[in-house]
Amino acid sequence: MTPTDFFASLWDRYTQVTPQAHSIQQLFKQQGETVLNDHVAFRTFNNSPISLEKLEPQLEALGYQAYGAFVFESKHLKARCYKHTTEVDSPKIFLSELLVEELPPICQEIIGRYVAQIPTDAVQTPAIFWAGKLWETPTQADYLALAEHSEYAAWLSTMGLQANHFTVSINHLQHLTTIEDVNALLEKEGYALNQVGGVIKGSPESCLEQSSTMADKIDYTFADGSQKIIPSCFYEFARRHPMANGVLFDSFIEGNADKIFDSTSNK
Ligand code: OOG
Ligand code: NI
Repeated sequence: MTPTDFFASLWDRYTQVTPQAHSIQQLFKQQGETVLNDHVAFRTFNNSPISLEKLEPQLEALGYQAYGAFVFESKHLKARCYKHTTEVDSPKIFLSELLVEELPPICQEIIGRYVAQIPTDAVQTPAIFWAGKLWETPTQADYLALAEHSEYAAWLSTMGLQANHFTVSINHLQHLTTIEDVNALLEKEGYALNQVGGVIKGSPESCLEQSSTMADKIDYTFADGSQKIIPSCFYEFARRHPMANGVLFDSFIEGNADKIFDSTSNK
């Protein structure tokens, strides 16, 4: 599979649950922009057949290599980022995993039941990255119990493995050249932006400015038959700046990422 085919399949699945991403991309195109992706992100469970460690070889098979590692203590997550070894315009990949053993026993018990249902050989091809949920549909009670301790766990229990967000590279836009321009257009069009810590995460000085929409909402039917409006996926916007040595910063920042995770908050 080529990276181009990989991202095309991911985008298909992603826009099915994130119609705003398609609409916003159209909006940018109407402004005469060519939309390139800075990165895409995935979420998963550690100590499972789809752990970060088990997924990584599929990214390597696509020509990707890890170049950064991150820890989010209060969210009980760790993450790595990957870039393509030869194709500079291929989106970067941000892969995080939930450290399940750090959650209270009630959450460990629920997640343990899901993880036990994932085939041990689930990871065979890059198509695993849009496989969705590989376990039974949660009950609303289990979903709410997870959400109380980890919104990431609750989100993952309903959405499974799929692109959690695509990210527009502001650096590649011709007319909307600042993150303020992008945010102003989105707000004018009525999109809700993630306000945690301010709309813009990061600064030119830290070499990375990011903003994101709040996730789209889907009407979800739980295993018990009850329904609830829950967050699906969101769209992100990133502008990179050169470091002191003149090279464009190409990694991620824990302080920014910590707030971007909240784009799937249900509060
Ligand atoms: C990932 C959040 C972090 C970034 O660009 O720093 C992130 C997530 O929400 O799964 O995307
Ligand atoms: Ni991101």
